[in-house]
Amino acid sequence: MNDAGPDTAAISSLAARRVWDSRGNPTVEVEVHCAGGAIGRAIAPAGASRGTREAVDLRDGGAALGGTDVRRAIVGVNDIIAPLLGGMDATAQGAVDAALIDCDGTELKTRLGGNAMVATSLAVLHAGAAARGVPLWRHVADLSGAGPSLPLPEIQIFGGGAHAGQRVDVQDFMVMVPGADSFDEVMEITSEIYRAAGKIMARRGKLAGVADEGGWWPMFDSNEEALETLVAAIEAAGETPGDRVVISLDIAASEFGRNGRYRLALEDRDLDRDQMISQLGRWLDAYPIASIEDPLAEDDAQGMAAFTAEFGHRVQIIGDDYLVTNATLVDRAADDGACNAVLIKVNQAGTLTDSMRCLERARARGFRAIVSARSGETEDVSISHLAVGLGVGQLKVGSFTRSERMAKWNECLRIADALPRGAYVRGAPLAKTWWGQRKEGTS
Ligand code: 2PG
Ligand code: MG
Repeated sequence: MNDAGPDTAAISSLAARRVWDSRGNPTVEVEVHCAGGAIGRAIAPAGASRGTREAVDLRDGGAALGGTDVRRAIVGVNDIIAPLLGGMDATAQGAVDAALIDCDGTELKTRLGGNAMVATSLAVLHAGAAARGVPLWRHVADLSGAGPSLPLPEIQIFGGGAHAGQRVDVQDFMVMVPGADSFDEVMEITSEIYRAAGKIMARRGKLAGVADEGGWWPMFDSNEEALETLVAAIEAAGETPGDRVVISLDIAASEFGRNGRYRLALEDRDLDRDQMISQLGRWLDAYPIASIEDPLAEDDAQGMAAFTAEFGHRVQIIGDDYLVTNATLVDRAADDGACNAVLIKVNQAGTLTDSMRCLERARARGFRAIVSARSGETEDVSISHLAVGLGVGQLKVGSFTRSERMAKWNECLRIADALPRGAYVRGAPLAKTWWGQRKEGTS
């Protein structure tokens, strides 16, 4: 991969600093300098609804900053990682990540910390691209061997769950616009829907503010009211629900489900596994839902397999907390018949190479993939480039307000201008789903 010339891509310095994320929490930024002058920088994001098997962020604990400080992670970057990677070729991402993984030596990245590792891995990625003099998406495409493509966005309209004080049980009520002709048109249609939703909620006295990822913070009395309002917003934006625009949900069921029992607090209902599956099935029948994430809890393999057996032919079923960007868990889920898609969050895996390994297994097992942000984000736009360069076809970033979100959509628009025509394929990859086929009249 080193077309940068001998030694110019060698890492000459690497250091971490403390910066702040969209929730005002401290996080780790790593900056890498190469001998030839190239610089790369990346910031670790942070989740609120985390899977128990994802890479663990190293945080200081104690009273200050609610225990969230990252000084130990920063010391680890400066004292352990910097000497380890010094002199290595920044374009040799696989070797750099292997050194990080080896040095950490733990399954959940607890020694160096997932936050220190992901910021380092992505900072090196940026430095490698800069040393080669190519855009980040191109560098990623060259590493992954995938043809670059613009992703279909998944955009939140209402927040819920851990991102809105558990105000509604379901975490993300989102739209996707597979019927748009360009990425730019997706943005425009989504903006209309977001505005319409805000107006409808304000009029009905259901608007409390803005949630963690920029979606409206709702005052709904049931999860179903959220779905009805979303349909009303799509219609008010001049669209026919299920035509160009479809609904996508992140149930994030691990937040309210355990041992096959599910507590819908908003509606004061306790459901067992079968009742939960039936409830979700009723929503799938009543609303134009094309994608659903973590419908059952991360400890409910039986429920995930049963749900996928019943609905996998007609809806995208994404494992997030369930798969935590882990190649082994993807293989296990495929063996069990659970899920048909995986969310790719680099900080769940710890390094880009871990994430690419997961993606490779997902592709081998016929799973779709979606690159995703976390609820705690920053101005870092690496994931826009990853979604393009890994050629996954879908990107989830949060809502359509707040700059840590908009920076990533806007970066995709810039990349769109640099990509050859045809890099955005209308409807892809949802065109291959039941909704896409139904729309084309073939199902
Ligand atoms: C999710 C993400 C993003 P968090 O569950 O998919 O919406 O949330 O980063 O809090 O895990
Ligand atoms: Mg999720």
